[in-house]
Amino acid sequence: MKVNDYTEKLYNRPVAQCTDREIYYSLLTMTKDMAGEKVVNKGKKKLYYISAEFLIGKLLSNNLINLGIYDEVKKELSEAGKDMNVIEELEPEPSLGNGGLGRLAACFLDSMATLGLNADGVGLLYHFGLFRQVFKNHLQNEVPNPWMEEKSWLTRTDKTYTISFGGFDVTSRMYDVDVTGYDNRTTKLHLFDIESVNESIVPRDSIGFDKNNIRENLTLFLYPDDSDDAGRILRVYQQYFMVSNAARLILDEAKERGSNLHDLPEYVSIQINDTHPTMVIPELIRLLGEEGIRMQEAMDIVRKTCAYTNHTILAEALEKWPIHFLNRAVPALMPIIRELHNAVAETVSDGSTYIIKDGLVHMAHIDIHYGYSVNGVAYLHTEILKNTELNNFYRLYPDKFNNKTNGITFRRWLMACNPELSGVVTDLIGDGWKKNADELEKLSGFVSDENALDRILDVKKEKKKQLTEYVRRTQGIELDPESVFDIQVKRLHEYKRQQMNALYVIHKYFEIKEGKKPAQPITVIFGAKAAPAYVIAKDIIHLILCLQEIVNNDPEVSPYLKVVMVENYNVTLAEKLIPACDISEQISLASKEASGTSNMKFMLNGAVTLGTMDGANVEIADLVGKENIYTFGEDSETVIKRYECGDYVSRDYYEKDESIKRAVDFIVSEKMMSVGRRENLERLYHELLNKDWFMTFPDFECYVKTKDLAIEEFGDRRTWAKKMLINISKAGFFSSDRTIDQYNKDIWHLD
Ligand code: 26V
Repeated sequence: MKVNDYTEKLYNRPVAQCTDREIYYSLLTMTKDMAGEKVVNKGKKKLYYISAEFLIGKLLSNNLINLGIYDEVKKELSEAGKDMNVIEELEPEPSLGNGGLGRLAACFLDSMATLGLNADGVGLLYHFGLFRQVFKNHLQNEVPNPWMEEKSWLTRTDKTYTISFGGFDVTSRMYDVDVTGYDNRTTKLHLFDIESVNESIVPRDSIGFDKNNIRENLTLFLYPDDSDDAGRILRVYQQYFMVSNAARLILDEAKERGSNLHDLPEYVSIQINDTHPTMVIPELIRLLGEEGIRMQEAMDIVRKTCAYTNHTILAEALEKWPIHFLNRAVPALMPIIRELHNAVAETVSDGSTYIIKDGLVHMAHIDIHYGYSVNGVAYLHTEILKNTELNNFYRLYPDKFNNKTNGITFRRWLMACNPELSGVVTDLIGDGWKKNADELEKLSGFVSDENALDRILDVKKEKKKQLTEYVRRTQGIELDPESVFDIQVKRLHEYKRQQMNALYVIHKYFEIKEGKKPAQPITVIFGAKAAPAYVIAKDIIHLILCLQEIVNNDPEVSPYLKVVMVENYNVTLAEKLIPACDISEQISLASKEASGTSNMKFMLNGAVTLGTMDGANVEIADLVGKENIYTFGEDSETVIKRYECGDYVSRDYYEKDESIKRAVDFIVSEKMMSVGRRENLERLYHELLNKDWFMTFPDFECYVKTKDLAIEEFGDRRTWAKKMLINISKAGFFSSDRTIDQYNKDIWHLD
């Protein structure tokens, strides 16, 4: 297949005479055609992965790689004087996710297609998606992110349903995105929209809109601001809309494959991605009822069909909806939810596991009682669920609980974003690793090979130069590619402790001022969006942006320390940042990060982890050994005990430890006030001093020491290169192909 055939067909011109945009559209059409021709698995049983988020990233280069024509296309374009990189820039990034959970769903789709499973994703088509982050006066502003274009990866289908809410109906339509697998089949991502959506109810420069106008706003935003009831109930409408469409599609397709619905579990598995799709359980029961299946049998059917993945230990993220929300939005479901509750109450004596308590419906409880599998997303996370957070459920259903350590697709997170390293790896060990990630282990044979180590260092330098150039162009900040690139990119949350990293920056700033230079110049890079209503998270962003200004403009300090906070962190930026990283910051409070997946991406790209023993860091540490990771901080057991005792007093640490005091006081210093806003800085200062709920102070000293050690050891280039190599060689376990294979063998059992 030639790009030229498509430009001729679409624009009557050869590639050389087309604009970059015309070439982009030609590639889009060509790739869609090729994906459409792939064989689709038509097995009896099918898996539906329902998720509120699919953070799929740009698709062009990924699809070209998976279809096996990337190099060919690049060559053809370059012979016609066109630059593939420039064309890739034209594609907007779909804004259909928020963080790890959404990106995981996207990696899973890639692996399902690659493994040739009969499995589709189901979600919503958010027109503005998650907000776009804009920095103004060192503060985060949120503006709509209209990412959809006339010509795109979306294919409008004929599938429409009427979805009934309390008092009104909407008409839905299904849009499909082809998901290409590497050198194999394709699957589909089904995204539902409402026909009556109205983008014009949103002003251009703000995410404010009439939250009560469900008929027009339902699919405008992912996670609309939930600081008021109207925003929260809108989420209920969205969730029901998603699962009602999913359930209808699932039943339609099961019937087409020959199911009589009584035998649904032989035809279908449904993976419920966190609690957002939980209402699929009562909705399926309701729809089966309409098909003449009685309540008791319908309950048994869903219990053999639905499986639940938990992605968080934070109690506040386990959704509980007030009964009156559900009564208003989805009155048809409430009687079913009551029946589900009653059936539990009749057989289970432990009231803490009940579905309805104090006027609230506990969504995770529905999933656990009425699903056949409950999984956590890393070894430690699953253990904590079993032994602590969900212990009451574990005692009821020990056999339902299982672990599926997360993974990432190596096609996007190495082949696409780091072709240079991908090339070196292939030169050294062949390209079997692309389909069988465990083959990366073969790299360990090169730990003493000077030439191999040099090549890996050279690639890192090249990726750091590329990032330096990008940051100069987009943010006007000059970086030193010889400095240590220390990167923390993830949603802004107190438990992830970006504030601890910021305190380190202040600590270094003082040391440099005193004449104590770091072992190597350091560049600390952040990328993070904060939820619009999460006040302290936004204050932390403010702190970092103020530090960026103060540190970078101080001629005494900036030769040794730079701070960069990239604007609007997303998949596209991650693809530029991760390959350029030396030190991967994974510093959550132990027990709080379910898994983390950027830790895996960084490792695969030859960064060394600086982390707590939390989430999948524990498994990384196990695999690479303590020589090749920098761990620090209290362990999860200590932290859990501390919470149980409730005896942590942050002020004690502040008063005891001079360097903590000095760093924290700086937040409200004259210098900071001259750059930042008093209200935000004082609020953050008081939060740390009087609460520090995620215990940054107890870990601070140890964090500083360990990070300093890592920065010092970076200077021994040979030894550092070995650490890089070992990290890459042990990353195979974190391929999402392995994860999906385990889901299939243990939970879905697809043919
Ligand atoms: C919860 C909520 C609660 C209401 C406000 C909006 C909102 C948005 C998302 C969520 C779910 C958060 C769960 C999540 O993203 N968990 C992350 O999942 C990753 C994939 O398993 C895992 O690597 C991360 O550790 C975990 O934080």
